[in-house]
Amino acid sequence: MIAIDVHLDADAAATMARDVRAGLCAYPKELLPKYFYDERGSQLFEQITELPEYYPTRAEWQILDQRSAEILVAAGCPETLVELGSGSAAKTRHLLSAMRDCDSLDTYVPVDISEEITQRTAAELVDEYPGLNVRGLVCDFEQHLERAPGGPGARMIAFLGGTIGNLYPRGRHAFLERIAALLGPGDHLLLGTDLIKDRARLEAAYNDSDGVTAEFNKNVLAVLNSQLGADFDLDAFAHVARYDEEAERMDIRLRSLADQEVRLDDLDLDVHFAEDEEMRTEISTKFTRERVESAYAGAGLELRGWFTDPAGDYALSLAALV
Ligand code: AVJ
Repeated sequence: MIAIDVHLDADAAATMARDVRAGLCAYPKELLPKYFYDERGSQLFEQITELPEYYPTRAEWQILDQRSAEILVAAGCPETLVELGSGSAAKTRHLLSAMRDCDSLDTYVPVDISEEITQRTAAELVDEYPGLNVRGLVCDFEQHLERAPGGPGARMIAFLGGTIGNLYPRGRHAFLERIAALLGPGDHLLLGTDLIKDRARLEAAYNDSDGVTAEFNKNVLAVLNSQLGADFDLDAFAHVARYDEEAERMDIRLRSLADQEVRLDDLDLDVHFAEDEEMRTEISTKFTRERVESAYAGAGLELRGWFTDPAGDYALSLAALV
């Protein structure tokens, strides 16, 4: 009842080295948000989700808690749930329970980068949902999305958490096209997106008063220190998070507090930071319903359902092939 494939890249370290070299030699400098998440970074993100200022996780939880049945009916009661970035599947249980209540639940396909979490979650879920099949895939889903195993009947592919907001328009378009290519008639995508709201609330969510987000942001430097032999001084950088109204996204950066030289031994690279130079570490795009619809349209998808929390802070949307 449990089968888990592992497709971890032998050359993940080489990919990281290439990404970091390109990002640090670019102007302006930029690092990819996926490198936040070592063990410490994942812990810090967990802490972020519990901050009073950081509403998205709670809003998404609320939608799933209150509206999963409605979502499942709108998706035609699929038999298979594929989840990208499944992690501990905390929110997924709402969807699985709603599928069970529709009497359609057959297969859960978790896709996640951590083998340990995927194995543990699979074991828990087959206990909690008797008869459930779990066909997991351990991989970087940005690279191996197409390897996600199928399941019987109609499928729903869930991509929760608002992570699509990390992608630039081109990357987002390419990603949605790849998802569209996985969908057959009757299949659906369930996508989590944070919504545009006033600047003060958006900026507060990324500048929490406890400084957890600042620590999370700087953790990417600690990751480069330990994984690429770098000597970043975390105290020599400041966390910066501003809402870019024109691009409709949070723009998250690290500002160098001094004119400084950083060495990355494993890359045989020396990098200069001018005082006040800013390096982008993440974008977090905010959406409107229109913007989600148009992103779908660009990938040959059509909006089939729109579910927000009562405050209208966050949306789960359903899409299917046009
Ligand atoms: C996990 C990408 C959805 O963009 O809000 C939280 C990450 N960064 N605080 C987001 C994040 C800083 C988060 N996502």
